[in-house]
Amino acid sequence: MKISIWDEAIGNAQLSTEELKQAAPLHVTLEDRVPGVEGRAFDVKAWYRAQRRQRSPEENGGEPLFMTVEAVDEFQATIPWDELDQAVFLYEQNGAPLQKGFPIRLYVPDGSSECLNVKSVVSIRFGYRHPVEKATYGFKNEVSIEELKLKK
Ligand SMILES: Nc1nc2c(c(=O)[nH]1)N[C@H]1C(S)=C(S)[C@@H](COP(=O)(O)O)O[C@H]1N2
Ligand SMILES: [Mo]
Repeated sequence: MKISIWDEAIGNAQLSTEELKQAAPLHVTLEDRVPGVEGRAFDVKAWYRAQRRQRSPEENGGEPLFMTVEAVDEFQATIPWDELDQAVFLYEQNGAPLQKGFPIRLYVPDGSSECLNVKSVVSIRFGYRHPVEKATYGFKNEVSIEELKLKK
């Protein structure tokens, strides 16, 4: 299963979990950041920065303002960059690919909600244009009751 990367500074790409892992410079035991959850994960910001150095070394704009991840079930989360200092992508548990959350799962240890720990991530997008003050999550294109009321 390929994971799509969308980024205007480092370029778009379709990568396998293996390719993502190989490009990531900082791997951690998930338990070090999320007590009680076993597994191997790589640091999101270290991975982003390494990709950027490698793929567009001449480009020296600012860091992203947010990251949006999307899952196979269309659950998605948009998280301000400042909330991602401890964020990791989990890729392995008990020495094997994930049983739950395959191919990779985002964990945001110092994020505003556990709901941001998106399982089965297949798309990762970095945004540079619109500041995001607060993390949001939910199913894509879901119409809320409030919106339905407005439309009637
Ligand atoms: N792909 C996907 N990831 C998801 C969700 C989901 O519905 N789909 N639910 C989120 C919510 S609301 C919570 S609280 C946690 C629950 O994590 P758990 O299944 O490990 O308890 O997963 C988050 N990640
Ligand atoms: Mo949740």
